[in-house]
Amino acid sequence: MPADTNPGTRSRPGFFARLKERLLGPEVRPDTRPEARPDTQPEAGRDPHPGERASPASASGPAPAPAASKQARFTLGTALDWLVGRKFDEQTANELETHLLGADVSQTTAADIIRRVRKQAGSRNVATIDDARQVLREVLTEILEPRAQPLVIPASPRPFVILMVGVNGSGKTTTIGKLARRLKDDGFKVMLAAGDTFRAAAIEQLQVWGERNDVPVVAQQAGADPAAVVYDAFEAARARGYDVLLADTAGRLQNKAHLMQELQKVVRVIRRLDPTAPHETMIVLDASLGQNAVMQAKQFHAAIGLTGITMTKLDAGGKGGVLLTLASELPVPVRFIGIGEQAADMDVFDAVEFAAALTGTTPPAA
Ligand SMILES: Nc1nc2c(ncn2[C@@H]2O[C@H](COP(=O)(O)OP(=O)(O)OP(=O)(O)O)[C@@H](O)[C@H]2O)c(=O)[nH]1
Ligand SMILES: [Mg+2]
Repeated sequence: MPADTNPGTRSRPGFFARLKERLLGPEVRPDTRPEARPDTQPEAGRDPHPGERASPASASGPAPAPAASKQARFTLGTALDWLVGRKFDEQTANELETHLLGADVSQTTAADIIRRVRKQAGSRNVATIDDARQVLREVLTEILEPRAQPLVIPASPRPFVILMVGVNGSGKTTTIGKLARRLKDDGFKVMLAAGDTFRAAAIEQLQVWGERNDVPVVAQQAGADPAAVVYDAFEAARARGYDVLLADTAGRLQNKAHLMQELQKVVRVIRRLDPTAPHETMIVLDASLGQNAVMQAKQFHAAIGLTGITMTKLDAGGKGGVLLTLASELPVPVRFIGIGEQAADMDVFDAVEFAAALTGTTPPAA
């Protein structure tokens, strides 16, 4: 058993390059020629089924024209040419705001970003598009960095309980599967609890991930009390010396009081076995829901107290700005981000890399 191993600190080589591709299209650098500006291009190159694509690199057939694919995906980076050789005035601020709102940044957070950019741009010479991108990258990093706190599994207690919550279809079960793989690769003994007893398919889905990763799944029949399933799984994990228990739960709407109470009951019941559990209450958010995802996080936080966020589907329409809003408006660490359905399609949230991906820049050398 690894002592104090931190599965969260190492992002794998190439992950953020793939994220950048998903967010920006195959060409990282935006073409700033007037004829290639996004607002002058037709809606070509948009992938109608982004979630179904294994990888843009593996797509067969001719690659889409770079300008077209950038147009479909590049949002924040296109906001940058206004800065070059211009004073940061009301008009440029308005242009930037439009781009930020279009990338799922809230009004409040956009205002904060503009204030910071204005300060930076005023105090240095923004002569080229590269300078402009650096300014924005630095501002975004500043906002994201306080939330980039990786998930640490300390040497005790055991089992370390991670309760996965969120609305229907956000990616909870898939994230459990990915996380189980990651933790197992790091040498932890991992067990899963099928706490989504709402539908039989959910139990089977978790069992498939269990088989795939060769980790045990504690389950009861559909319709069983989720608190009882998690309680049993905890006892089994403790008795058999497991390090981490990953508990799935049914998707629920944040504004349905009785469903939130069901979750509170799960927490109360595990605390009979370990008053400090769950040790991580992680919400899984679908980035493609934009501002809605922020509202979900705020309401789940109010109801059960979140300790971590995993943002999925940044490959499938999620524009990434939602993480900026979360970072500035909710004091909950962002642990992982997801860019696909496979185990390798999730990695640690890294503020520097993420801000670079959003702005189409290269992070500064460490
Ligand atoms: N493209 C993409 N698809 C994802 C990602 N994460 C999950 N999915 C897919 O989203 C769908 C829903 O994922 P689940 O893990 O079943 O979501 P859930 O939150 O457990 O859903 P419920 O149990 O119904 O509440 C599945 O088809 C997943 O494969 C991601 O990062 N990118
Ligand atoms: Mg599920």
